[in-house]
Amino acid sequence: PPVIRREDYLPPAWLIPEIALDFALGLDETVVVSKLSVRRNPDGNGTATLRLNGDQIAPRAVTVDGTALNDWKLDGPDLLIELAGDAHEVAIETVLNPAANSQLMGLYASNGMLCTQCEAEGFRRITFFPDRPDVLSTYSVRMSGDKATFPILLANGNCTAEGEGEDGTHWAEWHDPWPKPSYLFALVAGELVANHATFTTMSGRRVDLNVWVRPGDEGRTQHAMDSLIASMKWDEETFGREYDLDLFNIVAVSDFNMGAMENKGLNVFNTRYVLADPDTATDADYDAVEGVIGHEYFHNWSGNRVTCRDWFQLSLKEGFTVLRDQLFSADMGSEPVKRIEDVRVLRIAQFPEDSGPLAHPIRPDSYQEISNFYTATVYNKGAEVIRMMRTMAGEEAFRKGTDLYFERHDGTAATCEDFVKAIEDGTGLDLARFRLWYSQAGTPQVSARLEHDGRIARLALTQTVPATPGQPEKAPMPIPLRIALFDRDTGTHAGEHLVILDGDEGSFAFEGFDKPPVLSINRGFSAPVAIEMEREDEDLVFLAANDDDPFARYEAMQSLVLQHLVAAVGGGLDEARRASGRAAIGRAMKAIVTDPELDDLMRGELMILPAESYLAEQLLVSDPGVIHAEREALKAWLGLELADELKALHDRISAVPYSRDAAARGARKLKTQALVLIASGDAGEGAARAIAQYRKADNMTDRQGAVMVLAGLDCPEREEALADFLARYEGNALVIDKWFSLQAGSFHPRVLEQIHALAQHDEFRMSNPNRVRSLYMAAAVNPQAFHDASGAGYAMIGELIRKLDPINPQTAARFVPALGRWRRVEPGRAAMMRAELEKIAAVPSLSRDVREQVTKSLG
Ligand code: B3K
Ligand code: ZN
Repeated sequence: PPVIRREDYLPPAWLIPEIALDFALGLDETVVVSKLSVRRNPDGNGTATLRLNGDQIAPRAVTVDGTALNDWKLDGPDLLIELAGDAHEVAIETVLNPAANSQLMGLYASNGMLCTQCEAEGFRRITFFPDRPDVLSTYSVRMSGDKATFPILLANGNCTAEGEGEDGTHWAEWHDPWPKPSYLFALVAGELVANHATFTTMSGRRVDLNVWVRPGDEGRTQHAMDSLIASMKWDEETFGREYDLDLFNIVAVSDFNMGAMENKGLNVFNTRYVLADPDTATDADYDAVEGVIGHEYFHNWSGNRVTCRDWFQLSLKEGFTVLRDQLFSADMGSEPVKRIEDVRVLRIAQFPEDSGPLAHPIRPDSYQEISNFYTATVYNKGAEVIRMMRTMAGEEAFRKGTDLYFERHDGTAATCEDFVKAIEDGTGLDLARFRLWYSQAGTPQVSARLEHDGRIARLALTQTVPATPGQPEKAPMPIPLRIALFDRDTGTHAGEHLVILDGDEGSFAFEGFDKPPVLSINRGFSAPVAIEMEREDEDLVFLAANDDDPFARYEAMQSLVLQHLVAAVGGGLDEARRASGRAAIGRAMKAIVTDPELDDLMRGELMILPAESYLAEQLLVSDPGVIHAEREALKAWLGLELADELKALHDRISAVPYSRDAAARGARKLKTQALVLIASGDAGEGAARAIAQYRKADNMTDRQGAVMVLAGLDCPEREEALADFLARYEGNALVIDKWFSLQAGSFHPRVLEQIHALAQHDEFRMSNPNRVRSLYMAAAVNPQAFHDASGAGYAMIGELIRKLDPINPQTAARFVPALGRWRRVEPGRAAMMRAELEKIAAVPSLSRDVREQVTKSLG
């Protein structure tokens, strides 16, 4: 497949200022007539050929300026039309079969309704068009269809007319006044009911808000609506951004490749990020709904009003919008807890990407299939890079920068460079070298050493940016590190410093220390780097107890455990050191479990042990079996060592009644965490407490937590809970997804066997991405299943990819990176992982999506 390169960008030869689309809707036949006003781009290359992208569609009729055209050509999937002048009207008719569209890109049927997904290149599956984000058009849409099948007809913008047709049909016309690229087009038709509300913007515009769902689901939409209203208000207050239409629609669909999509005025969502009530959604689900609703809403400015020039600039909208949704969620809940969660996601999802065969800069230089670049790097690392600018500038100056960015580029398709320039001009920062964060892949490794001499503490830092595919040599990047130096006796510090490591090495001196202080570094995770530092357990225990930066406190606890487990996995712990390491962890954990000053949400964060994948990141090559065993052994030790404290904690919080306030949510989070450790130490006690928690649960958080613990135990209570859970939620797809993923994610000794049985279950559907992920993504990230020493876990994921690829290549490709980690795994397993990749590569008809990921992973 051809490689698309950033450096090859050329402005479009032709522009389409206006497009009128007419849809005659049907589930298995929809006829589309597209009328384009085509204008030569004065900045284009002057070619007479109009190239319109297509994908698995054929032109049924083409007219130019009202006259039928017969000499159009196809160049692969694209339609080529020769135009004599500078301005023409081109009309094209296509016929689609939405019910047969299993890729869920373009126009497709889901649950009896029709909906669209166009980002990145789905519009070309609907009609021929210059399907690139720098071609902005004003859209008018007409649709007609059977009124009983499609009672609700929605598109972008405002409804301008509607009426009845013949034979039980009806029609509607929609107009979106804001020019937009084709990837933001959307249409939805089907039987839907709305939760309706209004919002008045800061300048007094009254906006109608609707959350559309299938009849029966409307009772689970209030949290989504509340989150939408909160987002609209927050963006006005925090970024000065106001909504710009009289209508904002959200539609929930049950078949969706991603989380949601920010189509102008008509966001389409995976049901997973809309529906929530206490009986069916966990507290984490509530947070996810709020975060994704915010994210898509914020795209109205960072994405829609200012869009991307080309897909290499994807992080321009995604990195920035992730930062915006992170700040929003932090303001809605607990800022420190949100920060810790975001860093955990980065370390679990992005660090491995950055150190593997698919590593790419947040602004990639090339791709074969753009769908493969909707990654944690572009999204989450992209957000971290912008967050660093904010840290260096300060909040107020940063806002000046974003104001300038929106003002300068409103209504246009911009680049990452435009964004950095606006931040530079608005804040006064010099970001010349900082731009390297956009072009270099790899997680910088910063080693830190603190020396004490006389009254001076000296911090010596060095950085290396590891080589990544296609980038053997790296230049040092500016790394902003928030630090503090603690007095061991008082447990306090004299103020935080922001140091910027700008070269390979840096040395920073601080005066006024009679004794060696304790270093707290990368506070708040001010830079997305890995810090390497030899640390005494006692210093980490001290920071875990005393640091006034909550992230740093969490980090100290993580480092303490990480240091111990890495040594254990490397075989470097004799019995004495194992015992002293565990003792230090036990002391710190006990202090956390019993600290009366801590709120429970934060206590829950501090109690989470580093993930196995993050542990594996610390080692060049590792044995996942040993990592798993060592981490489980530590959990079991903690469960026994702190049995009394954990049981007391579980008793205390089990008495807290259900509510959505922070204290009650904290209690629920801890309840399950305590249960996990109790069960690790004593399976019988764990099972008894878990089934009791399950039976008396009046909310999904408690119920799911109990089932999660039971799913990993070999006990009769497990079967009781699983059977009850399935029966109780029959017909509720999102909860059935949980039922699958709780089992597939468990550490049950026979988990692989169970996953194979689940794949044969009546409720399993290969055509539904949520269901596929609930079983197989849970399995792929479950070390006990995936890394089974037999290789059966690898074979299972390999087979899935081969089976799913012809149905839904985008979703299939998401499973490749798990196998692509083979170089970092011990040789026996590595060979089996590689063999699975080769088996996939041997399939002749592989999609571009999977082909790219597999080839790079083998490369
Ligand atoms: N912009 C969409 C991503 C859709 C990508 C599909 N391949 C979701 C989001 O980031 O908001
Ligand atoms: Zn986004």
